[in-house]
Order: sequence, then structure tokens, then C-alpha cells
Amino acid sequence: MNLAAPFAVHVQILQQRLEAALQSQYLDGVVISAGIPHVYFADDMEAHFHPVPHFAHWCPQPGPHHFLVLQPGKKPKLVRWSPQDYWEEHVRPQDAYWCASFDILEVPDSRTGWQSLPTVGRWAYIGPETAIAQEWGFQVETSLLVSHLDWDRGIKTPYEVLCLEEATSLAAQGHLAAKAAFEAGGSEFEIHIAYLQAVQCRDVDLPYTPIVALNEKGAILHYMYKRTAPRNGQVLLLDAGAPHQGYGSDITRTYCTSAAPAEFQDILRGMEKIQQQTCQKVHAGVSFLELHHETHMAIGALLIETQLLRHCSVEEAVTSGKTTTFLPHGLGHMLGIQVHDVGGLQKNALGEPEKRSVQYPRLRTLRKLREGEIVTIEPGFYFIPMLLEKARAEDTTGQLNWPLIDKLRSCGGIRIEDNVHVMANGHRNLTREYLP
Ligand SMILES: [Mn+2]
Repeated sequence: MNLAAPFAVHVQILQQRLEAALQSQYLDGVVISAGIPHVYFADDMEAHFHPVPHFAHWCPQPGPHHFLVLQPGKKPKLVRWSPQDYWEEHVRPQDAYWCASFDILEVPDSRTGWQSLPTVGRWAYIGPETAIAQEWGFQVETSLLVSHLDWDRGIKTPYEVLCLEEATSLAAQGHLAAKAAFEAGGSEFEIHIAYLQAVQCRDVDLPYTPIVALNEKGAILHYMYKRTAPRNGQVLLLDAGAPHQGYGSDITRTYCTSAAPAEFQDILRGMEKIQQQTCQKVHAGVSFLELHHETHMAIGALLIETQLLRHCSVEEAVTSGKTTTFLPHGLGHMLGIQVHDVGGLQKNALGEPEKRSVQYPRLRTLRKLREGEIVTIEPGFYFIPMLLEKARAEDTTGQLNWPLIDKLRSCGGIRIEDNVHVMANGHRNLTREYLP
């Protein structure tokens, strides 16, 4: 895919947005840092480097210590840290599709980089080295500027959609390979390796650590381990994305074998239906809080249909918190340069916070979706021991079917997650174009 033309448009759009944001703060320009490496305490080892997201949004140049110098009416300037050393490989991206959008200045060390930055006028600095920036005369209190930029960042440019589409099609290859490894009886570790092999990435290159959970481990929402045993699992919950130019997809699928209890297979089919129905409702102007609530209503109905819940209405299942026992997280989140992308809890460009929902405090966004945003839709259904014990203690009238719950606990949980682009009159489900 040739990204040069869409990238040039992307930078033009960012430049327009930036000019409005700078004007609102009476600023002449902004310097955005690529970031600095994190060194572990009392050690000489560095953590895997992640660029400052504001920098990555403008420029796919990897690595630390670079600067972007941005001001109205001027071509963006990249101050590229390019040390002469024999310890690391420093790749020069001369011919990369994005280079033409920047004036590039190479500097041999970060001090020279700082010295090259503008000194006249009112400039802001976004990055981790605020103490040094202050010494150089930069304004480092930038929360209003950042709120403005974050709000705009919700709306994806066509270039960003292309990057997320590439990241999606790549992750789909991984998911298909992982599914095959699961069906062949593979352990979590083997399934994980099959995923990496298919997407041709190291772990650290992925947008986040994949969750590869067999059976009961699917109930641990952030399960990080990859066990070498057991093999021949009945249920696989796989939450894994893939990268493209700093963007990452975020996809979850749950599969089960015919050895899984029939009741669990029914719930899985029910969740697939609920997830697809929720995706169908996405369009500009729809309230994410409303979508989340409707998902809970649908899960209430599923609990009753599968006889996990008796003598209880759907309404009561939701208001009493019984559905939250099985779905304790939010329906989804913004997706972009960050996996949990910014702006979800803002009400506007001024950064005023959206009022949190009392009933659903875990929601990462709850306002009306805007055309051009990309969100994840990821309902789940889990048998989480801690929440089940609490529900059991509260269930004095025996509404929940505990023998059935206890039978299904070993299946762990279900999550199905797609990445959905919000359109004026509908949506585009990026994930389903590549993965059933
Ligand atoms: Mn997600």
C-alpha cells in the first residue's frame, strides 16, 4: 500500500487542527518530544521504548530524543537524533513515505537537538523532559493545549484508517493461525507462538501483550502468562492485535471445541449475536452509554434464556447488578495511536470531563460518538470466582442457577471484540472484513 499521498494529507489535517489549538492558547508554536528511554531503577537496562503518542500521531520515526517543531504556516520540522555510535543500529529513514512531509535536521546528540529549538516567541513543549524544557524557556503547562489536540485526535484521518486497516488484516492472519493451533490441541504458549509467527512480529512490537487464555484463565481479564500446559483446551479466549506504523488493532475472539459443555456453547453463540447486534447500532450520534446499557439488557435476557437466572426479569437482572457479575468491564474504548486512545472521557475540546455513569463507572467513554471515530465493541461474559462468590452471598432467594454456574466455571469466559469506524449514517466494521 502506498501511504505517501494519504500521509501528506494526514499532516495537512493535523497542521490545520494544530493551528486552531495554538491560537486558542495564544501560542506561537509547540515542540513535541519523541520521548526518552525508561531505565529500570538501580539497573542499566532500558524498558522497551514507546514514543510519546503526540509525537507518533505526527511522525512514524521510531526511537527516542527526536523533536518535532510545529508552528502555523511552516512546514513541520523533524529534529532527528542520529548519534554516531557502534552499540546500536540507527536506521536512517531517507526513503520512507513520510519523509517528504518534514524538513529534517540530523543532530548527533540530544544537547545539539535542544540547541536547535526555537528561542523567540511563546512556545509550548509536550514531552517528558519538562524541567529541561522550562530552563530553555518553554511553557510546560500544556493541559488545555493537549485537551484540544486529544479531542481532535478522536476523529481519524483517512491515513489513520488505512493504518488501522493494515493492522487489522495482519492481526486477522494471527487469529486464524492461533485458532488452528488451538484446534490442534496447542498450549497457550504454542498458540501464542503460532500467532507471532503468522503476524511476523516479536512480542514487543505488538500494540499490547496478547491474552492467550485457555479454559478457566479466560476469567482473568488481564491474564498475561502463557502456560506450556495444559494442552487440548476446551475454550480459547484470544485478545491480540497487530501493529502498523504506530497504529494497533485490538481484536478478541473466543473459540470452543465440541468437548465444551453444550450450555457454554449456547452462551458463546448468544454472545456472538449480542456483539454483532451492538456493532450494527453504531453510527454518529449514538450514545456509547446507551449501547453499553442495551448490551447489559441483552446479557440479562441471555442469562434467563440459558437458565442461569430464574424468577427474575431482564430489567431486574440489570438494575440489581446481576449482569455486572458476568460483564464487569466497559463495552469498549477509543482506538488509534494508543490502544486505549485519548479523548473518551472528554466532553469537548476544552477538556471538560464527561460526567461518569454511577451505574457503569468502568466505561471508558459514554458520550455520543462522532463521525470519524474508531471504537472497539467488546462485550464479555465471564465466570469470575471473586464476583461469583459475592453474588452467591447476595443471592438469598436462589435466582442464580448455582449448579449450572459451577459446571461452567472451568470454561473461564467469553469476549468478542471488533474495531468499528463510526460513519454519519452507520459504521464500518474493520475487523469483520478480515476475520469472521
Ligand atoms: Mn480492547
